[in-house]
Amino acid sequence: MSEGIGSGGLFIAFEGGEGAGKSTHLRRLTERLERAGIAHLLVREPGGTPAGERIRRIVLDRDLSICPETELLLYLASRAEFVKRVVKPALERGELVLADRYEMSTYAYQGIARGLGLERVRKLNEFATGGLKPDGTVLLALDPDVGRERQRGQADRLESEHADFHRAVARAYTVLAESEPGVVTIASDGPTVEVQERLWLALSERWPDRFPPAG
Ligand code: T5A
Repeated sequence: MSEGIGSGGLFIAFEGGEGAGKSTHLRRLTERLERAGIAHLLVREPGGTPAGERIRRIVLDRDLSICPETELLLYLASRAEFVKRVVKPALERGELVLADRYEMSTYAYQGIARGLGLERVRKLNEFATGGLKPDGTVLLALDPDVGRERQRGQADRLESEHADFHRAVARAYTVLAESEPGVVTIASDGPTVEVQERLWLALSERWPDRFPPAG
């Protein structure tokens, strides 16, 4: 149960660098949950609310140049809306909430890779979220160069960053996976179907009621 939230909700964040497969696997997870008749809510960050989706357009706009501090505050503004209007009410209703990115993204991208400082970012994030932590975080780990090769279409502002930035993000995730509580790391290389099986197995070991073991 999420800290400070009543009635049995469960909040799981999915993290990883660009092209690590979060959207692909979340889509497959939700199809599987639907087949099993398990109610859930899939949300993404930045976004997930009307204001958050507008913030997303600004923060990912490749034609905008914004400083790291503005970037951080935009992500946190989107998160404040998202937590207050979507995540907390869903958890209070006892729902399973699956989030495509949450606070570990901000620690990795802004706190570490952008160099804004992890402790400062943690404090601001705590203000934005009212201290709401996920019950667990799944890190899809993939070589950042492979992740970028997987990308299709026009790169957004963050995707357009140089390769060294994305390598710094990947190193940050590795460090955070060791230090943050409740992180499960899943290797995201290899065929999609195999990654999905590894993911389901890890989730069903931890939360068998929500992710029934295959059998
Ligand atoms: N950000 C976000 C911050 O800097 N701070 C923050 O606080 C937050 C919340 C968000 C951007 O904002 C940054 C991080 C991001 O740069 P986004 O569009 O939500 O932007 O970005 P991503 O979450 O990175 O979306 P991506 O689409 O790049 O990555 P995914 O979702 O991890 O990857 P996915 O599933 O779309 O897969 C990419 C491609 O790979 C293929 C898929 O078919 C797809 O084509 N693929 C595979 N190919 C081969 N083998 C496999 N196993 C594959 N799995 C997937």
